[in-house]
Amino acid sequence: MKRRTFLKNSTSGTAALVAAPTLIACKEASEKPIVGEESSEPIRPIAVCTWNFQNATAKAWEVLSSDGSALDAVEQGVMVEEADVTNETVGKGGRPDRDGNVTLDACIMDKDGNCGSVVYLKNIVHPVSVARKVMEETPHIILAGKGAEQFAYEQGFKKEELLTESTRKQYEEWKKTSKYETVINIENHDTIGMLTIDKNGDIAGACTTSGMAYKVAGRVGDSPIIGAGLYVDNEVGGATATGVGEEVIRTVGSFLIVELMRQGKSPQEACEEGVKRIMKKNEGRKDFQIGFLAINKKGETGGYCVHPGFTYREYTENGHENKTVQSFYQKE
Ligand code: SD4
Repeated sequence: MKRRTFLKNSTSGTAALVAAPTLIACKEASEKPIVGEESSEPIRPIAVCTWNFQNATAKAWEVLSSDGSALDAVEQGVMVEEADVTNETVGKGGRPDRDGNVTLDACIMDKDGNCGSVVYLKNIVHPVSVARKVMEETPHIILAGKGAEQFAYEQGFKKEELLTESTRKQYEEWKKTSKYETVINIENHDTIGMLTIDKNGDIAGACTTSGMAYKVAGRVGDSPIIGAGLYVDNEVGGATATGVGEEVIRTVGSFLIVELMRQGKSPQEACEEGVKRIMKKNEGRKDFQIGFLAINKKGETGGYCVHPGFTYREYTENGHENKTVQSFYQKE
Protein backbone atom coordinates (compact mmCIF):
# COMPACT_ATOMS: atom_id res chain seq x y z
CA MET A 1 0.00 0.00 0.00
CA LYS A 2 2.79 2.36 0.91
CA ARG A 3 4.39 1.56 -2.37
CA ARG A 4 1.25 2.41 -4.23
CA THR A 5 1.09 5.72 -2.42
CA PHE A 6 4.59 6.48 -3.53
CA LEU A 7 3.86 5.66 -7.13
CA LYS A 8 0.70 7.69 -7.06
CA ASN A 9 2.53 10.67 -5.62
CA SER A 10 5.30 10.24 -8.11
CA THR A 11 3.05 10.53 -11.10
CA SER A 12 0.12 12.51 -9.82
CA GLY A 13 -2.28 14.56 -11.93
CA THR A 14 -2.15 13.71 -15.57
CA ALA A 15 0.30 10.94 -14.94
CA ALA A 16 -0.61 7.30 -14.80
CA LEU A 17 1.16 4.09 -14.13
CA VAL A 18 1.06 2.46 -17.50
CA ALA A 19 1.38 -1.05 -18.73
CA ALA A 20 1.81 -0.13 -22.38
CA PRO A 21 5.42 0.79 -22.94
CA THR A 22 4.57 3.42 -25.52
CA LEU A 23 2.64 5.56 -23.08
CA ILE A 24 4.46 8.21 -21.16
CA ALA A 25 3.53 9.39 -17.69
CA CYS A 26 4.10 13.12 -17.82
CA LYS A 27 4.49 15.47 -14.93
CA GLU A 28 3.11 18.94 -15.33
CA ALA A 29 5.70 21.67 -14.95
CA SER A 30 3.69 23.10 -12.07
CA GLU A 31 3.48 19.87 -10.12
CA LYS A 32 5.68 19.12 -7.24
CA PRO A 33 8.77 17.15 -8.16
CA ILE A 34 8.97 13.45 -7.68
CA VAL A 35 9.76 12.86 -4.05
CA GLY A 36 8.90 9.59 -2.40
CA GLU A 37 9.59 10.57 1.16
CA GLU A 38 6.45 8.87 2.43
CA SER A 39 7.44 5.33 1.59
CA SER A 40 8.77 3.41 4.53
CA GLU A 41 9.05 0.02 2.89
CA PRO A 42 11.94 0.03 0.48
CA ILE A 43 11.06 -0.33 -3.17
CA ARG A 44 13.01 -3.23 -4.55
CA PRO A 45 13.96 -4.54 -6.95
CA ILE A 46 13.99 -1.50 -9.19
CA ALA A 47 15.81 -0.33 -12.32
CA VAL A 48 15.94 3.26 -13.53
CA CYS A 49 17.74 4.80 -16.45
CA THR A 50 18.17 8.13 -18.17
CA TRP A 51 15.87 8.83 -21.09
CA ASN A 52 13.31 6.48 -22.52
CA PHE A 53 15.14 3.21 -22.89
CA GLN A 54 12.34 0.80 -22.19
CA ASN A 55 14.18 -2.23 -23.57
CA ALA A 56 17.13 -1.53 -21.29
CA THR A 57 15.08 -1.33 -18.10
CA ALA A 58 13.05 -4.35 -19.21
CA LYS A 59 16.26 -6.35 -19.57
CA ALA A 60 17.51 -5.17 -16.18
CA TRP A 61 14.18 -6.15 -14.70
CA GLU A 62 14.41 -9.62 -16.25
CA VAL A 63 17.68 -10.12 -14.37
CA LEU A 64 16.42 -8.61 -11.12
CA SER A 65 13.16 -10.53 -11.11
CA SER A 66 14.98 -13.83 -11.46
CA ASP A 67 16.96 -12.93 -8.33
CA GLY A 68 19.95 -11.65 -10.26
CA SER A 69 22.28 -9.13 -8.69
CA ALA A 70 22.05 -5.37 -9.17
CA LEU A 71 25.45 -5.55 -10.86
CA ASP A 72 24.39 -8.14 -13.45
CA ALA A 73 21.16 -6.25 -14.05
CA VAL A 74 22.82 -2.92 -14.64
CA GLU A 75 25.40 -4.40 -17.01
CA GLN A 76 22.90 -6.38 -19.05
CA GLY A 77 20.47 -3.45 -19.06
CA VAL A 78 22.84 -0.93 -20.62
CA MET A 79 24.21 -3.56 -23.03
CA VAL A 80 20.86 -3.38 -24.81
CA GLU A 81 21.58 0.21 -25.81
CA GLU A 82 25.20 -0.50 -26.66
CA ALA A 83 24.06 -3.07 -29.20
CA ASP A 84 21.24 -0.93 -30.60
CA VAL A 85 22.53 0.75 -33.75
CA THR A 86 19.58 3.14 -33.82
CA ASN A 87 20.89 4.77 -30.65
CA GLU A 88 23.53 7.05 -32.13
CA THR A 89 25.19 8.13 -28.90
CA VAL A 90 25.90 4.76 -27.31
CA GLY A 91 27.93 1.73 -28.40
CA LYS A 92 27.72 0.40 -31.94
CA GLY A 93 26.18 3.04 -34.20
CA GLY A 94 27.41 5.87 -31.97
CA ARG A 95 28.47 9.03 -33.78
CA PRO A 96 32.22 9.35 -34.36
CA ASP A 97 34.72 11.98 -33.31
CA ARG A 98 35.73 14.67 -35.78
CA ASP A 99 38.23 12.33 -37.40
CA GLY A 100 35.58 9.71 -38.08
CA ASN A 101 36.49 7.28 -35.27
CA VAL A 102 33.83 5.91 -32.93
CA THR A 103 35.34 5.98 -29.43
CA LEU A 104 33.39 4.74 -26.44
CA ASP A 105 33.43 5.57 -22.72
CA ALA A 106 31.80 3.47 -20.00
CA CYS A 107 31.97 2.61 -16.33
CA ILE A 108 30.32 0.38 -13.78
CA MET A 109 30.21 0.42 -9.97
CA ASP A 110 29.01 -2.13 -7.44
CA LYS A 111 27.68 -2.21 -3.89
CA ASP A 112 31.14 -2.52 -2.36
CA GLY A 113 32.52 0.56 -4.09
CA ASN A 114 34.39 -1.53 -6.63
CA CYS A 115 34.47 0.13 -10.01
CA GLY A 116 35.86 -0.24 -13.51
CA SER A 117 36.05 2.06 -16.47
CA VAL A 118 37.19 2.27 -20.07
CA VAL A 119 37.83 5.46 -22.00
CA TYR A 120 38.47 6.11 -25.68
CA LEU A 121 37.79 2.48 -26.53
CA LYS A 122 37.46 1.58 -30.22
CA ASN A 123 36.08 -1.47 -32.04
CA ILE A 124 34.27 -3.09 -29.10
CA VAL A 125 30.47 -3.13 -28.93
CA HIS A 126 30.16 -3.52 -25.16
CA PRO A 127 32.48 -1.14 -23.29
CA VAL A 128 30.49 -1.64 -20.09
CA SER A 129 31.46 -5.31 -20.05
CA VAL A 130 35.10 -4.42 -20.62
CA ALA A 131 34.78 -1.97 -17.71
CA ARG A 132 33.43 -4.78 -15.56
CA LYS A 133 36.40 -6.94 -16.53
CA VAL A 134 38.75 -4.10 -15.57
CA MET A 135 37.00 -4.02 -12.20
CA GLU A 136 37.07 -7.76 -11.64
CA GLU A 137 40.21 -8.95 -13.40
CA THR A 138 42.74 -6.18 -12.79
CA PRO A 139 43.95 -4.16 -9.80
CA HIS A 140 43.12 -0.99 -11.80
CA ILE A 141 40.06 1.16 -12.33
CA ILE A 142 40.52 2.88 -15.70
CA LEU A 143 41.99 1.54 -18.92
CA ALA A 144 42.29 3.85 -21.92
CA GLY A 145 42.60 3.65 -25.68
CA LYS A 146 44.81 1.01 -27.24
CA GLY A 147 45.56 -0.58 -23.87
CA ALA A 148 41.88 -0.96 -23.12
CA GLU A 149 41.27 -2.44 -26.57
CA GLN A 150 44.15 -4.89 -26.22
CA PHE A 151 42.84 -5.91 -22.77
CA ALA A 152 39.38 -6.46 -24.27
CA TYR A 153 40.77 -8.85 -26.89
CA GLU A 154 42.67 -10.72 -24.19
CA GLN A 155 39.38 -11.10 -22.34
CA GLY A 156 37.72 -12.60 -25.42
CA PHE A 157 35.88 -9.59 -26.83
CA LYS A 158 35.60 -9.48 -30.63
CA LYS A 159 36.71 -6.65 -32.87
CA GLU A 160 33.79 -5.02 -34.66
CA GLU A 161 33.23 -1.97 -36.87
CA LEU A 162 31.21 0.54 -34.85
CA LEU A 163 30.52 3.09 -37.58
CA THR A 164 27.28 2.25 -39.38
CA GLU A 165 26.13 3.31 -42.81
CA SER A 166 23.87 5.89 -41.19
CA THR A 167 26.51 7.45 -38.92
CA ARG A 168 29.08 7.40 -41.71
CA LYS A 169 26.73 9.34 -44.00
CA GLN A 170 25.93 11.85 -41.24
CA TYR A 171 29.63 12.31 -40.62
CA GLU A 172 30.30 12.95 -44.31
CA GLU A 173 27.55 15.58 -44.29
CA TRP A 174 28.85 17.16 -41.10
CA LYS A 175 32.33 17.50 -42.62
CA LYS A 176 30.95 19.61 -45.47
CA THR A 177 29.63 22.35 -43.16
CA SER A 178 31.20 21.86 -39.78
CA LYS A 179 34.36 23.94 -39.91
CA TYR A 180 35.64 20.96 -37.91
CA GLU A 181 33.88 22.13 -34.75
CA THR A 182 32.48 19.87 -32.05
CA VAL A 183 28.70 19.85 -31.89
CA ILE A 184 27.38 20.86 -28.49
CA ASN A 185 23.94 19.72 -29.40
CA ILE A 186 21.28 19.93 -26.73
CA GLU A 187 19.35 17.24 -28.52
CA ASN A 188 22.32 14.91 -28.31
CA HIS A 189 20.94 13.12 -25.31
CA ASP A 190 20.92 9.39 -25.63
CA THR A 191 23.64 8.44 -23.18
CA ILE A 192 22.40 5.75 -20.85
CA GLY A 193 23.09 5.87 -17.14
CA MET A 194 21.36 3.15 -15.16
CA LEU A 195 20.89 2.49 -11.45
CA THR A 196 19.48 -0.73 -10.00
CA ILE A 197 18.58 -2.15 -6.62
CA ASP A 198 18.24 -5.89 -6.26
CA LYS A 199 16.07 -7.88 -3.89
CA ASN A 200 18.76 -7.75 -1.20
CA GLY A 201 18.70 -3.96 -1.33
CA ASP A 202 22.12 -3.68 -2.94
CA ILE A 203 22.74 -0.91 -5.45
CA ALA A 204 24.78 -0.87 -8.66
CA GLY A 205 25.21 1.60 -11.50
CA ALA A 206 26.57 1.84 -15.02
CA CYS A 207 26.99 4.56 -17.60
CA THR A 208 27.94 4.17 -21.28
CA THR A 209 28.24 6.54 -24.24
CA SER A 210 29.97 7.38 -27.48
CA GLY A 211 30.29 10.89 -26.09
CA MET A 212 29.72 14.16 -27.80
CA ALA A 213 29.29 13.90 -31.55
CA TYR A 214 32.32 14.99 -33.60
CA LYS A 215 34.34 15.68 -30.48
CA VAL A 216 38.05 16.43 -30.74
CA ALA A 217 39.89 13.13 -31.14
CA GLY A 218 40.95 11.90 -27.72
CA ARG A 219 38.25 13.77 -25.81
CA VAL A 220 36.78 11.90 -22.83
CA GLY A 221 33.57 13.02 -21.13
CA ASP A 222 32.08 12.45 -17.71
CA SER A 223 30.39 9.13 -18.41
CA PRO A 224 33.36 6.86 -17.59
CA ILE A 225 34.61 9.01 -14.71
CA ILE A 226 33.64 7.64 -11.31
CA GLY A 227 32.12 10.46 -9.29
CA ALA A 228 31.24 12.50 -12.37
CA GLY A 229 29.07 10.40 -14.71
CA LEU A 230 28.29 7.77 -12.08
CA TYR A 231 28.56 7.19 -8.38
CA VAL A 232 27.16 4.54 -6.06
CA ASP A 233 27.32 4.36 -2.29
CA ASN A 234 25.43 1.34 -1.04
CA GLU A 235 24.61 3.05 2.25
CA VAL A 236 23.02 6.06 0.59
CA GLY A 237 22.11 5.64 -3.08
CA GLY A 238 23.40 6.23 -6.57
CA ALA A 239 23.44 8.93 -9.22
CA THR A 240 24.27 9.23 -12.89
CA ALA A 241 24.49 12.06 -15.38
CA THR A 242 23.68 12.89 -18.97
CA GLY A 243 24.57 15.95 -21.01
CA VAL A 244 27.69 18.01 -21.51
CA GLY A 245 30.33 16.01 -19.69
CA GLU A 246 32.75 18.87 -19.15
CA GLU A 247 30.25 20.58 -16.84
CA VAL A 248 29.53 17.37 -14.94
CA ILE A 249 33.24 16.71 -14.40
CA ARG A 250 33.77 20.25 -13.14
CA THR A 251 31.30 19.67 -10.31
CA VAL A 252 32.03 15.96 -9.75
CA GLY A 253 28.31 15.79 -10.35
CA SER A 254 27.21 12.27 -9.41
CA PHE A 255 29.30 12.22 -6.26
CA LEU A 256 27.77 15.55 -5.31
CA ILE A 257 24.24 14.18 -5.76
CA VAL A 258 24.97 11.15 -3.57
CA GLU A 259 26.53 13.34 -0.89
CA LEU A 260 23.51 15.64 -0.93
CA MET A 261 21.30 12.59 -0.38
CA ARG A 262 23.56 11.52 2.47
CA GLN A 263 22.88 14.91 4.05
CA GLY A 264 19.15 14.21 3.91
CA LYS A 265 17.98 15.49 0.56
CA SER A 266 15.58 13.38 -1.48
CA PRO A 267 16.84 12.17 -4.86
CA GLN A 268 14.78 14.88 -6.56
CA GLU A 269 16.07 17.65 -4.32
CA ALA A 270 19.65 16.46 -4.75
CA CYS A 271 19.37 16.42 -8.56
CA GLU A 272 17.90 19.92 -8.56
CA GLU A 273 20.70 21.23 -6.38
CA GLY A 274 23.32 19.63 -8.64
CA VAL A 275 21.87 21.18 -11.80
CA LYS A 276 21.49 24.58 -10.14
CA ARG A 277 25.14 24.62 -9.09
CA ILE A 278 26.17 24.01 -12.67
CA MET A 279 23.79 26.59 -14.08
CA LYS A 280 24.97 29.21 -11.64
CA LYS A 281 28.37 28.97 -13.25
CA ASN A 282 26.91 29.08 -16.74
CA GLU A 283 24.48 31.95 -16.67
CA GLY A 284 23.27 32.94 -20.08
CA ARG A 285 24.27 29.73 -21.76
CA LYS A 286 21.45 28.10 -23.62
CA ASP A 287 23.38 25.71 -25.77
CA PHE A 288 23.74 22.85 -23.44
CA GLN A 289 21.94 20.23 -21.49
CA ILE A 290 22.77 18.68 -18.13
CA GLY A 291 20.67 16.09 -16.38
CA PHE A 292 21.00 14.00 -13.25
CA LEU A 293 19.13 10.88 -12.23
CA ALA A 294 19.29 9.54 -8.67
CA ILE A 295 17.98 6.75 -6.50
CA ASN A 296 18.25 6.37 -2.75
CA LYS A 297 18.52 3.28 -0.59
CA LYS A 298 14.74 3.17 -0.22
CA GLY A 299 14.28 2.99 -3.98
CA GLU A 300 12.94 6.52 -4.26
CA THR A 301 13.97 8.22 -7.48
CA GLY A 302 14.38 11.73 -8.83
CA GLY A 303 15.63 13.50 -11.92
CA TYR A 304 16.29 17.05 -13.07
CA CYS A 305 17.60 18.50 -16.27
CA VAL A 306 18.35 21.64 -18.21
CA HIS A 307 16.07 20.35 -20.92
CA PRO A 308 12.29 20.50 -20.79
CA GLY A 309 11.79 17.03 -22.18
CA PHE A 310 14.03 15.16 -19.77
CA THR A 311 12.71 11.68 -19.24
CA TYR A 312 13.76 8.81 -17.15
CA ARG A 313 12.42 5.33 -17.21
CA GLU A 314 11.66 3.25 -14.18
CA TYR A 315 10.88 -0.45 -13.98
CA THR A 316 9.43 -1.89 -10.80
CA GLU A 317 7.20 -4.81 -9.97
CA ASN A 318 4.33 -3.04 -11.70
CA GLY A 319 6.05 -2.78 -15.02
CA HIS A 320 7.08 0.14 -17.15
CA GLU A 321 6.80 3.67 -16.07
CA ASN A 322 8.11 6.68 -17.89
CA LYS A 323 8.58 9.94 -16.17
CA THR A 324 9.01 13.03 -18.22
CA VAL A 325 10.38 15.42 -15.67
CA GLN A 326 9.51 18.93 -16.72
CA SER A 327 11.37 20.41 -13.81
CA PHE A 328 13.38 22.44 -16.27
CA TYR A 329 15.92 24.73 -14.68
CA GLN A 330 15.00 28.38 -14.49
CA LYS A 331 17.07 31.12 -12.96
CA GLU A 332 15.74 32.10 -9.56
C1 SD4 B 1 29.62 13.11 -22.60
N1 SD4 B 1 27.89 12.98 -20.95
O1 SD4 B 1 30.41 12.44 -23.25
C2 SD4 B 1 28.28 12.50 -22.25
C3 SD4 B 1 27.31 12.80 -23.34
C4 SD4 B 1 25.87 12.61 -22.95
O2 SD4 B 1 23.69 12.63 -23.40
O3 SD4 B 1 25.53 12.30 -21.87
N2 SD4 B 1 24.95 12.79 -23.84
O4 SD4 B 1 29.85 14.27 -22.26
